[in-house]
Amino acid sequence: MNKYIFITGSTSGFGEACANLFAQNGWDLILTGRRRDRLENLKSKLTSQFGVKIEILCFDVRKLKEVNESIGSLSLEITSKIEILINNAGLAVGRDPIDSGIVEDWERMIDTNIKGLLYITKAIVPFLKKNKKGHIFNLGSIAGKEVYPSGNVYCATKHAVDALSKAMRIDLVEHSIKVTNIAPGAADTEFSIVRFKGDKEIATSVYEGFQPLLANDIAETIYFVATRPKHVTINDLTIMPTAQASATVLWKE
Ligand code: NDP
Ligand code: 8X3
Repeated sequence: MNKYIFITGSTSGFGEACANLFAQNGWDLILTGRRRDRLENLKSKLTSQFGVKIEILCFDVRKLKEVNESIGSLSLEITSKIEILINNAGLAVGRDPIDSGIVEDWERMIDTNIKGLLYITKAIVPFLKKNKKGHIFNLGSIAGKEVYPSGNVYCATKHAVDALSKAMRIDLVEHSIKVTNIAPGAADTEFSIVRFKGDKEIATSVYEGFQPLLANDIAETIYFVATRPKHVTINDLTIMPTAQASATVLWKE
């Protein structure tokens, strides 16, 4: 097909599911994340399954120099074919009231979810502009639409993603670059393991008593949005488990 999609955070969850689905549909991939072994395993699996071309870039989105050097290492042959960017890498760390939050946790979230997303966007947009088309997906959250107890800084970072999606849409409209904000509710990925710092018992309890979203539900939504006709953009989607009515209202059996 000769079109590339650039996915941050491809080593698990939504990013990995998007890599699988787009590869299945013939897209070439640029896969990024910090865990090189996972990137390499995914590359060899998808290459042999679907015969697509795959570049892997192993870097931390918080480190501007790493971001620019990694993206700068891509050949013109590849950058001239990038059509989609999925700004997916992100995380919550901790769930504490504002006065007992840990400053290092706050900084990790702000640096990854806001600054990392900005660094990647700044590095990729020039290619999309040059190619005179493109589509940026930003992984926001229901936490970017509502605020919930002890969600403070994570919610603030996702509200920032929501604002940046709107801002990018305005700044990039003249270049025919689409921008879609994706705002999922509770989804069973590695998200809660990371949020609760490896405590599997608490992480598992988050999804007990209801059917959460699965990573593939989000990948299918993104694929649908990405394959609308040229003149159609879906700006913003909130996607919830059927059992979830808002950030705080979850119907558990
Ligand atoms: P996962 O923890 O499964 O995946 C997160 C991905 O982000 C991993 O591939 C991880 O890769 C990458 N990542 C994290 N930090 C960095 C970093 N500093 N540099 C590079 N890559 C990084 O979680 P999800 O798939 O659930 O999360 C994806 C996005 O969706 C996040 O932005 C999250 O906030 C958002 N979201 C999640 C929801 C949920 O309930 N699961 C709901 C709403 C939104 P690696 O560790 O290898 O670097
Ligand atoms: C992840 C969903 O509700 O834990 O963004 O904030 S939530």
